[in-house]
Amino acid sequence: MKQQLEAIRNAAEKELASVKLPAELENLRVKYLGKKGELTAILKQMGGLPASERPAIGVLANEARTFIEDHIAQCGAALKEHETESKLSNEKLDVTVPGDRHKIGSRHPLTIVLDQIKDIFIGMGFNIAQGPEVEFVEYNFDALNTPQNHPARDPQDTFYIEDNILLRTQTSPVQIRVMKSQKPPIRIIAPGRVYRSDAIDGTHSPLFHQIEGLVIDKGITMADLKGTLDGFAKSIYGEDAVLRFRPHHFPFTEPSCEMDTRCFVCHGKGCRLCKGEGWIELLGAGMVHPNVLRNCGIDPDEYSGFAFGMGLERLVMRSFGIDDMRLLYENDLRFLSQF
Ligand code: 2NL
Repeated sequence: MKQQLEAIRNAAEKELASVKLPAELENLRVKYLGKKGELTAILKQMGGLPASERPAIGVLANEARTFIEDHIAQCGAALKEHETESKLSNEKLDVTVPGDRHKIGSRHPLTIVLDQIKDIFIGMGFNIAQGPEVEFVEYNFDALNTPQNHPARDPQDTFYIEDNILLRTQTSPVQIRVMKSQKPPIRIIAPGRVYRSDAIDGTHSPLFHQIEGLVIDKGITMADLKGTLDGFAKSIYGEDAVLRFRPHHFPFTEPSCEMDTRCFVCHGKGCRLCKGEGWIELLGAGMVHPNVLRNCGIDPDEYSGFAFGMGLERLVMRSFGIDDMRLLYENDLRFLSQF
């Protein structure tokens, strides 16, 4: 029996030396130490030994068990270490490899000019206001003193969703919403998409962008309108820009005007850009009509204000010398990557 135990020890030692996988190790553990294992089988035979031999064999058997257990533990630790090492070397990360560069592109020309305009008005204490593109007819027309028979209301010119809901034709309804919900003083600009039923050509699109502005407070006059818009135009076109105000008509302002800048290409002589006029129209403006104030719950005897509106596309085309509006919407990278 002593020899048997030694043979098992040696066999176990030899087999363990060639183990490569955790599963192999487990198989050996079962083979030698398991309930039906070789060592257990021998221990079961101990009952047949003379009582005098039992203690000595018992000691040997325990030694053999401890020996095999220790070897299995060592072998397991070695396997684990090997596994960790191969994992580490497989997952090695070279943090010095240069990264992939992403092309970040550039802002759309409409965004470039809009950001510029926002900065100027924010600098003068204005807030940016926003509102829905699908609007009530009431806010888009009625509240703005635009009568039932006005041509702008014609279904030929405006996209109606329902009888009383449409795609806004201007961003003025945003200002109506602000006047209805906030108390003066009000100083806002309302930039955004607007919609008109126009056929697409070099100067028209059914979707375009407008920037409107509104100032309401006690004692606001035409002088505030002129000073503000003059300051705005000089911020965009330079301190030496020459401006003029001409009388005009809008239903929502009284009096109304348009502001022109002296052509910055020909300085008034007349050229292709200004179509021989010497002047370039920048925006429309006026003192907010008392009916509009009243429609929004503001007392025209206490408050007055001015408003203005301009088309973003026209400003952008002029700033960059773009001669066809469609270029702004086609998303052609050969065009857009120039900005
Ligand atoms: C233009 C002219 C203008 C306004 C827009 C406005 C808004 C309210 C009250 C009064 Cl809530 N007026 N907006 C006023 C004058 C002119 O736009 O040629 N836009 C492209």
